[in-house]
Amino acid sequence: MHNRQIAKIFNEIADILEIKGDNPFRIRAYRRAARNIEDLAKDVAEISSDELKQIPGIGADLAGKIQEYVKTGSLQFHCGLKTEFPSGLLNILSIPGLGPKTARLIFDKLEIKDIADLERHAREGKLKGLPGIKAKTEENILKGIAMIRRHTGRFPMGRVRPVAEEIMEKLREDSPVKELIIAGSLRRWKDTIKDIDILATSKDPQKVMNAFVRLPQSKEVIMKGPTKSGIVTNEGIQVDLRVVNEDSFGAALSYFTGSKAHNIRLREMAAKKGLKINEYGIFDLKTEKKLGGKKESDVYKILGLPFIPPEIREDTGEIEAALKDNLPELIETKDIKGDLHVHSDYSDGSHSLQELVEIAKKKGYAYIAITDHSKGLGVARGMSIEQILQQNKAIKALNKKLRGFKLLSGVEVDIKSDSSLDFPDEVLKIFDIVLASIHSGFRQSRDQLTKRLVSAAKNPYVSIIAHPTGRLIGERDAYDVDMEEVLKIAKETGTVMEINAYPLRLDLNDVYIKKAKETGVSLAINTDAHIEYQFDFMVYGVSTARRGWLEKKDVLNTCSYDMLIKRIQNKRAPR
Ligand code: DGT
Ligand code: CA
Ligand code: ZN
Repeated sequence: MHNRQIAKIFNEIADILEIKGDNPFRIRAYRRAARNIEDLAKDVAEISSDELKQIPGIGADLAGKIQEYVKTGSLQFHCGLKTEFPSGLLNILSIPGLGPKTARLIFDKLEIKDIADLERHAREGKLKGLPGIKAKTEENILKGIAMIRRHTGRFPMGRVRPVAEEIMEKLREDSPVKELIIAGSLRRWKDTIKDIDILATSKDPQKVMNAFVRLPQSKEVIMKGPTKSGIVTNEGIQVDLRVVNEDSFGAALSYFTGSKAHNIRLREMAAKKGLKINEYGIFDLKTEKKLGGKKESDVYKILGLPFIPPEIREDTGEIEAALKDNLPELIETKDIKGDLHVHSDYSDGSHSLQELVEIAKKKGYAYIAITDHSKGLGVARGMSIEQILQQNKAIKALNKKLRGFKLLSGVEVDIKSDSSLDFPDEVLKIFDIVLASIHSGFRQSRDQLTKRLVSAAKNPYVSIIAHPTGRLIGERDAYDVDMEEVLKIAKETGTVMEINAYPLRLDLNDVYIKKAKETGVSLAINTDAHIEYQFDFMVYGVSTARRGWLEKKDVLNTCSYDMLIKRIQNKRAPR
């Protein structure tokens, strides 16, 4: 199927023409054509030139370009344009208030190649002084960059999920729903969410719609129809609810779970097999006979694929893996044997050691690690060496009394701005496990930040790098670090990287997790709990791990206690 590639190329052409200050009509024509081609159900390769010209926005010129691409696999016009600018420059156009003229200017004068580059220059005050760029413009560019990073109209998943769950519960109580399920990015556990998509089946859709728009969570009703309605919650989150037919439920679930990119691949596959998939079912293209759609698994089965879990439906290789019957056996929450990042009332946590043991046992864990902060961290009541040694003794004493459960004595040691750790090795070595993390100096250069993580990883006593990029979704960007380098060193030294399950962190994120796995680095999924209910955040970490294709064997805290200790000691042993 060529449609997607052609749409992408046409959009890129429009971007480049925009930077060049080309005719706005021409630019709009490319964008319109791109949109229309993307929505075609049929591959453009199978459409004649005359038919192509029937598609809105496509004249003789664009029809010719499409055929050139189909025939040769590329487009000369596009390739020529592309050599004029680096690819990252095109992203700069997404910064609010920064038009193509300015993009062109900063490229010409400063050779700025991408947003990160631009940000660095703006921070260093190198933009002002260029013709037409004042200190104020520079400030606005920085604000614009911060804004597209933070507010792309998306909410942190951790804020959205509880809202969605409340709504689901209320709908189950108040309306005659049969099936009721979350779809969209929320079902895929994506870290940020634009809106909540809910699907239901019911004998009386109208009653469901009535109950939905009257929910206490509904601040505003955007639309109300017989089977589809939309509301905005008090938090400003849009929620769409659709009631579908029972025999289309599976097809609708597949369609509305997405991702869009994944669905497009499924539709391409279907087309090749003479089938058609839409939100109503899966059909024979010729006879229009419905072949399935009641269950979601129908869609995959009829395409000859194994079921693909929602978390990896992103078209990042899952279709290829499924075709080879080589899908990962994704980790599950029940595989987790313990939590290796927990705070007690010795620092900023709420519970005593004894209470934490009880909580962990209730969760069915075999072990947890108490990892209070080191002293450098004033805000979180960091502990002095004397205090933490005292805690260490208390843990060891308590451990002697426990049966079938282990408390690991640990510490979350601060990686200071000068790359050194807050505690010397003589202190670190008495702990069963050491987490190292950055809590200050986020604005250092990429080199410095990378160096801090690398030197922590090289310390034989550091078992895990905790929340490695420091991001707080929607509040603070990840700091600028060369993660590939850090992962390389982690692999060499046997250092484990954390997936911090705290819903606003989810750090490492899905992309880095996948990279870590490919590099051969192990991960640990920890909640960073400071109070009992936060132990339940584990599912956020596990789902993020699933998005990064992790299996049980990739995760340290799926090991037995003995194996865990062995692996920590392995790193400490001189090589
Ligand atoms: P977001 O942005 O966090 O809401 O992400 P999604 O994936 O929930 O996206 P949304 O809400 O726009 O749409 C929900 C699903 O519906 C999406 O994952 C796939 C499906 N969908 C939406 N628009 C299209 C489309 O134009 N083509 C196809 N094939 N599927 C679509
Ligand atoms: Ca959505
Ligand atoms: Zn912590």
